[in-house]
Amino acid sequence: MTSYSQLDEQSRPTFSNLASQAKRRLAELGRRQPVRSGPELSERLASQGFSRRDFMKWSVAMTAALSLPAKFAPLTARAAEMLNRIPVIWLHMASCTGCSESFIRSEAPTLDTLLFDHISLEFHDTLMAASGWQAEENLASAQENHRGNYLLIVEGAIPTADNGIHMTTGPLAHTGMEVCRQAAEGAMAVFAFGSCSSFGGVQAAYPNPSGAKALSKIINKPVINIPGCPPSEKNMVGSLLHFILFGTLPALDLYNRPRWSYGMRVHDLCERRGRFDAGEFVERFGDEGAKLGYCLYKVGCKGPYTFNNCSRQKFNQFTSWPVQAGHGCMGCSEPDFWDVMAPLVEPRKDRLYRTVLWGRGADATADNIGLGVLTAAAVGIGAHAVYSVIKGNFRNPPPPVAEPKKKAPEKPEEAKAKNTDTTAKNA
Ligand code: FSX
Ligand code: SF4
Ligand code: F3S
Repeated sequence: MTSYSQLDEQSRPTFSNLASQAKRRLAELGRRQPVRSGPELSERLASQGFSRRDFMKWSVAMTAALSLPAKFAPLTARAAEMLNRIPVIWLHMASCTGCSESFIRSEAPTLDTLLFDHISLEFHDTLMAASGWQAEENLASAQENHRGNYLLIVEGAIPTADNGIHMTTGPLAHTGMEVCRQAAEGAMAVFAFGSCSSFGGVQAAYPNPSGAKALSKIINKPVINIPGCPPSEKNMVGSLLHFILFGTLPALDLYNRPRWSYGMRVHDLCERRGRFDAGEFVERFGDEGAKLGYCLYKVGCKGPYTFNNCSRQKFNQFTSWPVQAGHGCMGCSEPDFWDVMAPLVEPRKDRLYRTVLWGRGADATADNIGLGVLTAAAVGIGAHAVYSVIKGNFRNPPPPVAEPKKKAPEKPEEAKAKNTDTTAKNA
């Protein structure tokens, strides 16, 4: 198995190196036996009425979502077939189960649903038939049998107050903290699915009586965060496929979110963005602007502060997403969104929020446009700020935004001296 290391910007391989790397990994995985006996993916697809062509179309879309060139589509398809070669342990901490629900979406079988069936899911508290002692044994033997080779997925936040007793599980009443730490120890890679395990979520909202924390705060391994409340199934499936393909951490942002899915703001690709730029806003839910599909910024949309691909990938087989349905984005993939994005139906106006842009760009741009005073030049500056940070140097963040200081008017003598200096330098 390729070592589990992060690709850094300097040593980023070319696409053709990446393709060779992926081919080698897939060939190696192909030589392994499936973790459990069961139909191969092609048989599952056929039994549900999906053709090979449907599968390839899905692979092309997923490859594009992963920001890979189209020539990777056959490799993405092969990676999906290999999902039954790597065991997965999925733990459930304090949450509403929306993350699992988003993944399985029981209404109609889709390709993503079938992939979920195809994964070698060795343990999943909510979905498995076993309970009590049997479940406890299943978890212990999965960890033992696949030590160092399994993927750990955790959904839900982890209560830590009073030694974690606010969440216990199984007949021996292990705390969530204990279960997560033990499972993380033998894991090949660790994923936090959902905003609760990524950042604490609703459990960690003020006053957070159970001391709920993100997974990354209680274990000592890198965690790939896939936030969203719930996260989209494409971001979850895509993250697993990325790992199958390359065996490395993907390029991550400041909050350990994969940049292929969380690299742009909801606002950047929103279908109502033209309305925003034109200053056409819904003033109240149900007004004429709402009927005309105007921008939802003034009724609380937090799309300008939120990094996620909802406006591009949508939910439920590309059917819809919050803004399309007429409600603003609530910022559900940002840290502490229950506290910092509230009230959810009011604009943030001049309350700066430290986004991944350290309060620059997103805040300044959106709120000024919301107040109708931004010029086209400032839009350019905001966009530049977004892209330079996305491309940019997370290790040297710019300092926090400070209130602009009023400059004392220059005395006539000082101004004169300065002009003289400049002239001397230019001479
Ligand atoms: Fe949290 Fe997931 Fe929100 Fe719910 O399990 S991210 S409360 S959708 O379901 O953890
Ligand atoms: Fe879309 Fe919200 Fe941005 Fe308006 S503020 S363009 S509704 S993301
Ligand atoms: Fe969440 Fe906003 Fe997407 S509320 S689902 S990040 S549109």
